[in-house]
Amino acid sequence: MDGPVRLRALLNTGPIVRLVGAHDPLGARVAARAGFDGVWASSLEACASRGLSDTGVITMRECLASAVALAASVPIPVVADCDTGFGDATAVAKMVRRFEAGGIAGVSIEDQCAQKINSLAAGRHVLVPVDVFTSKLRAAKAAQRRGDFVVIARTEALIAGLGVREALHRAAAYADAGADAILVHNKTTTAEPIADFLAAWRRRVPIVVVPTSYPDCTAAELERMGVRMVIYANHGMRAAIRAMEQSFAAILRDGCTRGVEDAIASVQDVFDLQAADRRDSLVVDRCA
Ligand code: SPV
Ligand code: MG
Repeated sequence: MDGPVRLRALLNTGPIVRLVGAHDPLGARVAARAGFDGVWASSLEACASRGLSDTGVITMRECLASAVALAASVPIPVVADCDTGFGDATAVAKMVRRFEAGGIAGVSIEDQCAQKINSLAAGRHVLVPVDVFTSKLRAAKAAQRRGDFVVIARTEALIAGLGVREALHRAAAYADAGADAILVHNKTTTAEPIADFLAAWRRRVPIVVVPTSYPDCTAAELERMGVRMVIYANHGMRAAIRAMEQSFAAILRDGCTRGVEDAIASVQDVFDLQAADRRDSLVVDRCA
């Protein structure tokens, strides 16, 4: 089953679906090798890896190119974080056709006003009116060609401090507009608002969460609350930053790399990750 088909099946049946963030094919392969069900093409990671802030500065073409590169490099589904959809409903329709044609399993668009800021960043998060966002969702659903492409509607109602009632109101409107799943984002340090949301959620539309700010909440607990998909949005990048910092400091301190050898991936490991691509393996075979 290819990525796009698998994502829809995973969302609707079986255990909670676990995605992890990535911004390049290497990270996506590490995620696939670790056993994640899918990859989240995170806007935070995409921006940070370019040395930019996550404020909608990446264009649709850049986001598409990056997501397509991820999808081409792993057998698991890729969900692209498409921020606010790169424009109005017409832009969203164009976006959906491009991402679908590029082999992306699904996209997420959020109800923040453009120019968005990262959900976890300090600052005022302002949302578009419900009808503006539902028109984007209807355009997205009308634009897709295959039934299995997944459009995730993300509400930032809790992030904006508007409360669980507003989150439920928006989520219901987005479900009515055809969203295949609702991502309810939150930045409190416990999962309580998500639990309250789920206790009142009566629809069959699956719920997705990003528990960055409530790290104690396990996937099993989320599953018991009724969450269908959990996204560990940026943990690969944060792990890599810390590992690089520690290794770089040790190399400068010790004057050699002996002290880091056991902690870093071997060159063979890099070769293995490269060879996960069949074309690379053919090149290796031909050169052997
Ligand atoms: C991302 O990973 O880019 C997200 C999740 O959208 S958050 O960073 O929490 O906004
Ligand atoms: Mg993002």
